[in-house]
Formats: sequence, C-alpha cells, structure tokens
Amino acid sequence: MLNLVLFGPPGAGKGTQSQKLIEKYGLIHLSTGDLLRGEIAQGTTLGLEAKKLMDDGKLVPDEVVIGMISNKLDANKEAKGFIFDGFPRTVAQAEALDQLLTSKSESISGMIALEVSDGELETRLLLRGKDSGRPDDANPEVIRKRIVEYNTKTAPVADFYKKQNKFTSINGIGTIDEIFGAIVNVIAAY
Ligand code: B4P
Repeated sequence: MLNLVLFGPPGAGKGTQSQKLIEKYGLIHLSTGDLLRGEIAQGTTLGLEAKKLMDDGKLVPDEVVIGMISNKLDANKEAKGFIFDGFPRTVAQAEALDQLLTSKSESISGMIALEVSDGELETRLLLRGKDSGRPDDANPEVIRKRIVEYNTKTAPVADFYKKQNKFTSINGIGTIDEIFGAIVNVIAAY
C-alpha cells in the first residue's frame, strides 16, 4: 500500500499535485482543508467553529482533524493507499496518524516536502484568492499568519519523519509537470 504525506507551506502546491497523483496511482485523496471546507459548506457545528479559525489563518484543533481522518480511513478499507494532503500539520497529528495506521497494520511510505519561498507563496495565494472565494487567500495579513502558523507548528512535523528516515524534500518552484515528475521519481524509489 502506498501511503504518502504531501507536505509544505500554504500554497506550496499540495492540492495541485495531489490531483495528479490520485490519477496516476489510484489513491484516495485525504485533504483536511477540503474536508473542513465541506463542513463549512454544509453549515455543520464543526464547520462553523472551523471557519472562524481558518478565516483568521489559524489551525483547527488537533482532535477535530484527527477525528475526520480516522472516519475517512474507516470508510475506505479497500483503498490501494492514501495521499495525506495538509495533514499531519502538528506533531500530535503525526503521532495520531501513526497510531491509526499501525492499528490497521499499515504505515506511512514517506513524506515529500515541497520547498517554496515565502514571497512565491504569497503571490500564488493572492492570485488564487482573486477567484477562489476562499477568505483565507484574499488577505495578505491572513496569508502571513498562515505562514507563521506553518513555521511554528507545522515545520517540526518534518523532523518527525526525518527520524524515521521517511523524509524527502523537493523544489516546489517550476512547472506543475516538472514538480510532478520529481515526486514520481521519489515514489519510484520507495
Ligand atoms: P489547506 O486547504 O490545506 O490549504 P493550503 O495549504 O493553502 O493549500 P495547498 O498547499 O494545497 O495549495 P495549492 O496546491 O492549492 O488549508 C487551509 C486551512 O485549513 C489552514 O490554514 C487551516 O486553518 C485548516 N487546516 C487544514 N488542515 C488542517 C490540519 N491538519 N490541522 C489544522 N488545521 C488545518 O496551491 C495554491 C495555489 O498555487 C493554487 O492557486 C495553485 O494553482 C498554485 N500553484 C500550484 N502549483 C504551482 C506551481 N508549480 N507554480 C505556480 N503556481 C502553482
């Protein structure tokens, strides 16, 4: 089973590359950002709580996203594998994911990190914010807050996978196809 963690700051291209990877490898795409936006669109209590945090560039509590991922793993028992996109975003989430997979006799195959400079991230997110309707993309101040959240809470997750020898970093600047090619090469070596 191929279980891939796609890692990187907001706007690094995780969602973009995930779409190409699910087509090539037949994996299930688990994006906590998409799952949370789904809850917001349905107007659930969870969605209303998450929206306040997301619109302010903050992370949603660990137990909320861990619960969503646990439900999705249970609902996809026949899957060939998973792409975890935007999850884990804290070390506590990474530990919980390991436990969830171990209980199913599975494990993470590897983490691939997309490296992109802060300036390029801001440019990409502001561009997307023009027509995505995502409030967290439209405002430079919120984008900067998301990058700070990433640097303080999410960047340490890379060390978690480095200690397990499961970490690879690639250049996230280039054409979408160039970056996809680099990811495919990493996966071929698993
Ligand atoms: P996410 O939905 O995960 O959003 P993201 O990090 O902004 O996006 P991504 O990296 O996928 O960017 P994309 O490919 O779309 O999170 C949103 C919020 O949800 C978080 O801030 C947080 O509040 C909450 N949340 C989610 N998961 C959580 C968790 N686990 N714990 C707690 N809170 C959580 O690319 C961005 C743009 O760049 C696009 O417009 C794309 O077209 C463009 N682009 C992509 N590749 C490019 C390339 N090679 N060149 C130029 N542009 C490119």
